[in-house]
Parts: sequence; C-alpha cells; structure tokens
Amino acid sequence: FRSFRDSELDHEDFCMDRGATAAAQNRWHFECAWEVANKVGGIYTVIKSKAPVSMEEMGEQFALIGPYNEACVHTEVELLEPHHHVMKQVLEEFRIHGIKVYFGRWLIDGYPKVILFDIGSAAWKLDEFKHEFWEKTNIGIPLHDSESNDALILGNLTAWFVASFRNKLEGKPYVLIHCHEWLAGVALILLRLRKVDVATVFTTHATLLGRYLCAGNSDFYNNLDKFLLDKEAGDRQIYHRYCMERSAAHTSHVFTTVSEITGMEAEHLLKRKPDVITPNGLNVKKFSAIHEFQNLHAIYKEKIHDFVKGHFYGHYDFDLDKTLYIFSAGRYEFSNKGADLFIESLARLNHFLKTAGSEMTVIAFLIFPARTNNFNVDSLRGQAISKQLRDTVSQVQSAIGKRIFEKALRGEIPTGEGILIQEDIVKLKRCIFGANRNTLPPICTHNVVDDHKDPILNTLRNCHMFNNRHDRVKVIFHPEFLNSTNPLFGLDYEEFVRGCHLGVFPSYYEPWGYTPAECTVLGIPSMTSNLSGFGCFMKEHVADPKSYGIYIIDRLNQGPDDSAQQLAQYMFDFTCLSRRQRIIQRNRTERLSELLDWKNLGVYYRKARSMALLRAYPNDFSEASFMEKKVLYPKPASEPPSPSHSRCSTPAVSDDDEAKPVKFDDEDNPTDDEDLEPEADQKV
Ligand code: G6P
Ligand code: 1S3
Repeated sequence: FRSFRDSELDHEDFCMDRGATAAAQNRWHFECAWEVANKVGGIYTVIKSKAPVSMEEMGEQFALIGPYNEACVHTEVELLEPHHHVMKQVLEEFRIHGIKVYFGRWLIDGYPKVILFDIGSAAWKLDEFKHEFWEKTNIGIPLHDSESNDALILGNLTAWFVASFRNKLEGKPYVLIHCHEWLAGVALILLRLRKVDVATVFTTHATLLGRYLCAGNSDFYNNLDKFLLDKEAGDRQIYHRYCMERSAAHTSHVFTTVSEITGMEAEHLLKRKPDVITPNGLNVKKFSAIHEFQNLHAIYKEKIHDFVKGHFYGHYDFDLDKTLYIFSAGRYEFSNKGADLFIESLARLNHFLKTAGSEMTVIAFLIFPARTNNFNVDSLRGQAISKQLRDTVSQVQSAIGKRIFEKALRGEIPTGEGILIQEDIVKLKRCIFGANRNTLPPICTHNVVDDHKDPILNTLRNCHMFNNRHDRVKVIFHPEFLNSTNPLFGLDYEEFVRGCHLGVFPSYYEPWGYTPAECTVLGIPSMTSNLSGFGCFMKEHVADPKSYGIYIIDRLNQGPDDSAQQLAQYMFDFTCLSRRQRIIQRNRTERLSELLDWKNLGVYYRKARSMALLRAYPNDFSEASFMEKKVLYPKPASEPPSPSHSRCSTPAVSDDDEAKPVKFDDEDNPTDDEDLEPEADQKV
C-alpha cells in the first residue's frame, strides 16, 4: 500500500481518481443518514451538496444508505438493479427475508448510488431488534417513540447490510461507514457491538440535549459543565435517545462535529471531544460572467417590489429605490434561531431610523414555517388589487397609444386633449378607490393556527410593529417556506434570497447554520452570531469578516440587550450604505464562496475517514499525516470605496479601517474601483 495520506492531497488529485485508488485497495465507503433522498432539514443539504465531491473521490466505491420515503423517491431517485455481484447478492438476501430494499441513483449532481430501506417492511422485527438492543446496550426504547423505533429499524437493517456486504467481498476488503446523527448512529453501535470488521465515523450536527437546553431559556454556554446530563435528558423524556447518541459518539473510531462550538458542547454533553471538525460546505456553482449574480439580484428584487406594491396597497407611500429587503429564515425554533433578537433589534432600528430622519425604509421578512390555515384574505387581496391596477393601466396605455398613432397619422400634433378620455379615468378611479383601506398592511401573510400563542406574532405585537405609515421598518411574517408556485412572491427560496439585500441570522443555538452560508455563495451579505458554527468558522478563516459583508454579533460575551443593540446598530449602518457601497460589498461577499465550497471543505471528511481507517486497520495503513492546510482570507485588497461625508467609509468599516484616513479623488469619488462592476458608476 501507498501511505494513506488523503488529507494531504488536493481536491484536484481526487477528481482525477474517481475511486480508482479505492477500487485498487478494495476500499468501500458508505454514508448513512435519515436524510438521504429524504428532505427533512440541514443534513439533507450536507449529504446532497457533498455528493459531487464524494463521487469525484470515491466513484463506484461509494454509496449512501437511508430510509425509503416514497414521495421523495418518486421525484429524486432513479430506481435500478445493481451491476455489482455482491450488491446483487446482498439485496437478494434482504428480499428473501421479506424486507423491501431499493437500489438506485439519486438524481442530483454526482449521481450517487443509494440503498433505501422500507422501514415499514421490517416493522415486524421491531421486538426482536429492541430485545437485542436492550440485551447488548441496556438502552430501552419506549413503545410510543416512533422516531426512535424507526431509527432502530434503520440501524439494524444498515448494520446487517454492511456486515453482509463486507463478508461477501473477496480478498481483504476495507469497509468504512460514516453515520450522521443519533438516528443513523444505531447502525454504528450495532456494527461495533457485533465486532464487524469495519471502520466507523460518527458526525453529530447538533446534540439532542444542547438543542433542548438552549430552547428552554437556560444560560447554556455558561453552564455547559454543570448540567446533570442524565437528569436533564430524563426530565425531557429523551434519555434513551441521549444514550443512543452518546454511545454512537463513544463507539465510533472517529467522532466529528460540524463546528468548534458544537465540539465544545459535545465534549461536555456527550463526554467525547471530536477528533475532527467537519464544517459544512456547499456545491458552489460559479457563473462565467462575474457580474451575473448582481444582475440576478436586480431581477429578483423587482419581483419582491411587485409583492410589496400589492401588500402595502393604500399605504404605499415609500420610495422603493430607498427600500432595503432584510430577511431571516429557518426551522421555527424561535429563540434558538435568534428570531427573538431579530425582532427586538428591528424595533430598535425603527427607532434609530425615525430619530435620524432617514429616508430609508426597511422591509423585514421572517420566513419560519408554522402551522397555518392557508394565506389570509388581506394578503391575497393586496396582490389582486395591484394586479387589477396594473392590467387596467396597461389597457389604458394601449388605448392611449392607439389614439396618439391615429392622430399622428392624420397629421395632427397630439396634445393632451382626447388622449386620456373620461372612460379611462373612470376605470382608473374604480381601481384607485378600490385600493383604499382602513386596515394596516398585515404583518403576516397566512392565518396562523392559534395565532395568540405564536411567538413571532406575539413579539411583533409587544414591540408595536404593526406596519404603520410612520414606521420606517415594516415586517412581514411568512410562516411557510417559499417555492416558485407561491401565489404571493412566485419565487423559490434561492431567488428570494438573491433579491434581498441582507440576511439576518443571530442564532443562539446553531451548530453550523446553512442560511448565512447560502447567502454568502449567492453574494448577499449576512449577519450571524458567534454562537453559530458558520460565524465562528468565518471569524477563524477570514481576516476581517465585516469588510466582506459577514457581520458577527457577539452573543457569547455580552447579554441579550447588548447583542440586540449591536445588531440594531449593524443594521442601521447597513441602511447608511449607498447603492454603490452595497454593490461593492456584494462583490466581496461573493468572493468568499470559494471558502465554503466542498472542493475545499471536503478535506475534513477525508481526514476523518483516513483517521478511522488508520484506527480500524493499524497494520495496513501507514501513519497518516493529518496536517491541515489552514486557509486564511486576507482583508479585501482594494481601498475603501467612496463614502458620503457623514457615512462610514467602506461597505462595513472594519475595526482597523476606523483609524485610517479615507481616500477621495478630486470629485469625491473612490480612488480604487477594483470591487465595482463596470457599469455601476452610471447607475448610482
Ligand atoms: C445590481 C445590479 C445593478 C443595480 C444594483 C442595485 O448590482 O447589477 O444594476 O443597480 O444591483 O443594488 P441595490 O443594493 O440597490 O439593490
Ligand atoms: C442542524 O440542522 P438544524 O437547523 O436543526 O444541522 C445542520 C447541518 O449540519 C446545521 O447547519 C444546523 O446548524 C443544525 O441545526
């Protein structure tokens, strides 16, 4: 064997490889997660976006294992019969035992192989599985906990599959299984207890207890070492789940978490320090024209403008050219995702803008799925009214055009007379009067079930954010994820993000946080916190994140009031940027996407796998060197762009810049336009 030094090689080396080395070594990699071809949350994004690099590195030696979800499989998976004789034999073995297992290719970039188990088809074995699990681990799973029962079934089927596959391979095979989260961790525990000769990696994307404790209003980070873990888990009736998670972390050859902060949490709550931090990446697609993403921003912003015109009918008295779109989005964990802090800071921003006499309007969207009874009438009516007005204006416009043409043909110089006729005015008046309203524009687009208990709505009410005319900050809660068939926006999430100016995600509990990362690769600045994995990662790898449009709120070393003030101040500073400065900032933000590309971050997964193989097969793999290539993004090269005299100098003033004199040319223009798109000057 050549020495197994995966983590030292570049991504390019692996692209050339496509699994040839692994095949030569008889090395097989499986990755198991509840979210393989099964969209639930963030882990789906991890697995899906990583698939292309996994395939480039391991090719046909790689496969994903998960549960069979009919709805997802219909649209996302191509079901096939396997070519590999061992795969065929193992699948046949399952079918003989009456267990439905599907093989195919996930229809995503990379086109990876998937093995999907129909959990229901093995439900009859649940008692047997529970009995063995209890015998071997003393972990008892309550009857009613269907999620744990499903995890146990998936874990048993996966462990059976991997062991059988391994035993049927000829020669001396090296098999590695990488399990994500406690739900898939059962497979790992069973493989180890049954002493199957495989290497194992376990990644946790959030600890069970961490998520519960944070959501419960405890001072989590200051008490990490003080919690009575068994009691806390027992009080929340998740003791058995906690035990599964903790044993998967301990039985794995290599344990990883998605960020340093979750690593610290795991060290205290699971009692194992991660061996490797495996940060989450994205499958970054670059446009061939550098400014394409800026053009897309302008296109999708227009669509948001259309929505806003309808939503604020009768109250549309602000200038869209001086309006900024800010949003927050995520799974509806009100305080964990920082929605509480966001609303509080919006209220303060509203006050700042009013007192400063700012001309800017901020429209803040909160996109968190909650239980609803569909869209509310007022929201739909607003869109209908603006559509009717638009249609009427275009009819009138075409009639006016015909009249002008007619007159011109006859050699008459068209004057106002006879061009806009009484009939047109009546039509227009009917629309305009219809757009009068004596209610305020709604703060929510849907009818939320039990809306008197909804935390976002209640906090907006407490902060008196009701979309009054005098408010400079308007709010819209959209309690449903976006998709392109949405009757209000007609945009999917990515398009909506592109059309916005800023994403705000000041999370209190966020092991990684894909939302600000997605903003970054789309070239949209974002605000996050130093309690999010992403925020900490950026702080570590970017010399001055703020100057790249990544604002990090301190939620660790200061109280919530100071954090809210800091966030409000950052947002206020953002409203003071000129269009030119925002364009520059977006260019800088987008440059960071390279850092978040799996082509770079895949190295940490390789490192975890190398380490696991080395630990599982110490005689067959030589001592690997796990030296990481540390990436550090320097400060942006260009000089600060032009400010107006009273405003900050760069899109976001870094702490160093504050001391620096700002450079102007004779006409008060920037001295360095390196960051600007070519035509931006004329547009500002
Ligand atoms: C992009 C477009 C420009 C447009 C600008 C608006 O950069 O390419 O044509 O002027 O967006 O930026 P703003 O921050 O005001 O939405
Ligand atoms: C978790 O999903 P969540 O939103 O419950 O896993 C994600 C992927 O690793 C991570 O981005 C997120 O912070 C975690 O919280």
